[in-house]
Amino acid sequence: MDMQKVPSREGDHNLKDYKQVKENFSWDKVKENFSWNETGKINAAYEAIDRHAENPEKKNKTALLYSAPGREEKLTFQDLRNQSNRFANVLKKHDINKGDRVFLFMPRSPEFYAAFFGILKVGAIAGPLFEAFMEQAVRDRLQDSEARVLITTPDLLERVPQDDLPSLEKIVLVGNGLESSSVFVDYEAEMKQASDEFSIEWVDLEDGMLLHYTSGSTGKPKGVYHVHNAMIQHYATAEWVLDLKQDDIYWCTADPGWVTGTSYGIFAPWLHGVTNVIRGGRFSPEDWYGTIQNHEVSVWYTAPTALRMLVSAGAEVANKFALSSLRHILSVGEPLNPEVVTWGLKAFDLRIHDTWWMTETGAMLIANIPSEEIRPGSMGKPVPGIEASIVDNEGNELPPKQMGNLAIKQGWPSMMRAIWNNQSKYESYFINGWYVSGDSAYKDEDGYFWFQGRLDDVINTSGERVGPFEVESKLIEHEAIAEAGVIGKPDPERGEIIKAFITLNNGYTESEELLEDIRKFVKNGLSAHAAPREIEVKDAIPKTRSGKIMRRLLKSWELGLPTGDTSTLEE
Ligand code: 6R9
Repeated sequence: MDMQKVPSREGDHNLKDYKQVKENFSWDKVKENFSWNETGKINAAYEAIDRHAENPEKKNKTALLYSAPGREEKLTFQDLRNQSNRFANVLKKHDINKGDRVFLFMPRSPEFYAAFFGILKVGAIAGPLFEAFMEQAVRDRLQDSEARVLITTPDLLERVPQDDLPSLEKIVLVGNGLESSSVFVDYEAEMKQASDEFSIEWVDLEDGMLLHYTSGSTGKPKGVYHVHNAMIQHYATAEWVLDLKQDDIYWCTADPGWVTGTSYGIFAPWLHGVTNVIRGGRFSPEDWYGTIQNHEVSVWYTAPTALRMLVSAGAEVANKFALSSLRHILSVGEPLNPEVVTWGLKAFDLRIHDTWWMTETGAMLIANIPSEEIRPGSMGKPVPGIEASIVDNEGNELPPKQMGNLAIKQGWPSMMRAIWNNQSKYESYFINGWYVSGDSAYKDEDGYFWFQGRLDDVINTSGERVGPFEVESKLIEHEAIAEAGVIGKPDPERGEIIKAFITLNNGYTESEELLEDIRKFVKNGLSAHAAPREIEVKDAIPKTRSGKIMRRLLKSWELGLPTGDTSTLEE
């Protein structure tokens, strides 16, 4: 197989369809798929849930296929409609209205999703938090957003610094809660009393829907603000990129604390009325494979960190499971190593489709679609309606093959509309009509985009620019290495030298010979200047909860600098 190109396996037919989509494209046409209320307004919760619950053929279809250790549940679209109506009534009773911020700090569960849509139904703005956040992370986000309500569990309550949150009026407790009081609301008790019927708050496409906090390299986390309009792009990319069909069983592994877990863990499947698998608990290779097997997952959207763990677990584990239900696999969050694409062809006989986007962009912008060829290591091409380019620091476009800032022409539906309380930060993303991503990349002659690194991660060693990703990709091709994180370490002679942090596969122990072998392996496989001069063996590589290698943290550790905001660090 020519690893430079993996041809499409979809028939010609699909390719023609996609060409047509591209040629006659307009976002307004996508909007025609939605039902508009007689008020001329809309609500994403209605589009994702109630619309299907009102359709006799769909109302009893499984919407949510939930499983976690010790709990399994199926909810139909009708169930989700009723449960979210009840929650909307609970919020109304406590005087929560359009534009208020309501945060969720709890594990993935049916209650989470009912509450999420209840929030949207009253026109409020939902703020999902990772359940693993500690007190400081919770404080920063609730303070900055001035949230009025928090939905959480008794277990997590100790991490909610109630005394420091003057805007917080109510805490809804899910699961054998305390008695209701002036602050605490008992979820079970109030849901039981609430009505199944609720009259949805119809909103404008430009009204607020979501607040996702994301960490930058410095300073406090920033609140990325999204509006209902985003669903237009969730809907469209679910069709072209996820390739969702009515009888699919879809699974997105992302937690809703991460934008992937809302855009593609909630909206994309449900806007299309597709059965959505939600798996709670922690993951292991057995758990990933087991979930695919037990629910007969057909479309799987996951992340390189998960896929690398499967590669490292080996074929023995994969062979214990029946995985033939899978027909389409996608990845997001970090560069997808070519090694993993090759492995996917062997392990699943399927291509793994990389997709690129950001919390700020709200939905996929660059992706590999089923009907086009994949070039392993490339993120793919812009989806219809998106103009992407490589620009210099003044916003001038650069020719193919030249590395620069990955940038998108302003004006797509799912774009953030603000950084909460921080207009100047928001404005700093734009140059000359381009949204500048902070990623460096280049474009090849055929329009495929190739990721090089976060701009702040790019290494300059003896005048050569080296993307940490290519070194990491080469490292994990070595049989001894499970994961790798690569940074530039200041060096008086070379500007920076390349330092690699690695974890070893089972059965390997650290030795001088092994490290030397690894160095040679990179040198022969990539180039002399890309070979790490220093290699340190670790038990784990620090990663965010969305699976991103925290190179910034590796660097701070290395240099003994303050570590900055680490609220999203996976323990
Ligand atoms: C959805 C999401 C955004 C940053 C982005 C880039 C990295 C995401 C990638 C990728 C290489 C891909 N990233 N997808 N890098 N290839 N396919 O991940 O949002 O958490 O905000 O991160 O993630 O560096 O700028 P977010």
